[in-house]
Amino acid sequence: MMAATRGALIVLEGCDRVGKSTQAKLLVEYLTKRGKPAKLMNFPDRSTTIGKLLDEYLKQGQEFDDHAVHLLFSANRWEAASSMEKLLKSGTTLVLDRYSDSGIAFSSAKGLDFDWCRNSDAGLPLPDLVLFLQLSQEESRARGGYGQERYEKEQFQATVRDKFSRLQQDNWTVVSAEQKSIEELQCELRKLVDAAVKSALNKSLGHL
Ligand code: T5A
Ligand code: NA
Repeated sequence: MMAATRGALIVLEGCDRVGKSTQAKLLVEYLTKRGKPAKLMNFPDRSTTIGKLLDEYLKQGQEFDDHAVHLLFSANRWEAASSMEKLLKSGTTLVLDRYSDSGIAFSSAKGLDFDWCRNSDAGLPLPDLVLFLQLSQEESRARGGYGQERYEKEQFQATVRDKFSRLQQDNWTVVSAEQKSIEELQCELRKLVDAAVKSALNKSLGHL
């Protein structure tokens, strides 16, 4: 028997600049206001010891072998896994700003084997819902262009987009962010999140 209070595991995914962080934050505020315990988590979590290495890597101040850095991104999820499980089981809904799919898409875009990339995340909590935000390269560019971080280059983002399309599964909902204001998109996402929170109550937490 599972507890009648399980929270949902919701992930925001997509290429750079689609609005994941903006929407994830608003979703947590929305749930909290409605009396539903909710917590925002970001991956990479740059605050941990492993996260600090990843931050340095992304800012291009530190080099790693591609395999090694993939395992660090994965380890950064594993170090959060047991607290995620605890929170979910105690009824807190988690809204994740990127998760395993980003790990696989970005590392395989660099040429690493797809299944090898997937393996290091096997056993992590399984998302109840992955909200994959889609935006054309033209509109991403209109959002102030890319910054200075390692992967913020147009050609590489196109490859990542391709890899993401191989990851689409039953727990995914693809949502177009094209020509939508922050509020319009939030309104759509809230409906999907409400449904996911409700249906998580009736199923046990799965694992990748
Ligand atoms: N990575 C990550 C890996 O390689 N492996 C892994 O395992 C993981 C987990 C850092 C990098 O790490 C890689 C992927 C990344 O390259 P990050 O810290 O999540 O990941 O990346 P950020 O650069 O912080 O975030 P993004 O660039 O992906 O942007 P978001 O979060 O999608 O977009 P957001 O919300 O910050 O918005 C971007 C801009 O657009 C505006 C916002 O105000 C902001 O200025 N905006 C809108 N404008 C118009 N209309 C709308 N509807 C808008 N919504 C937002
Ligand atoms: Na972000």
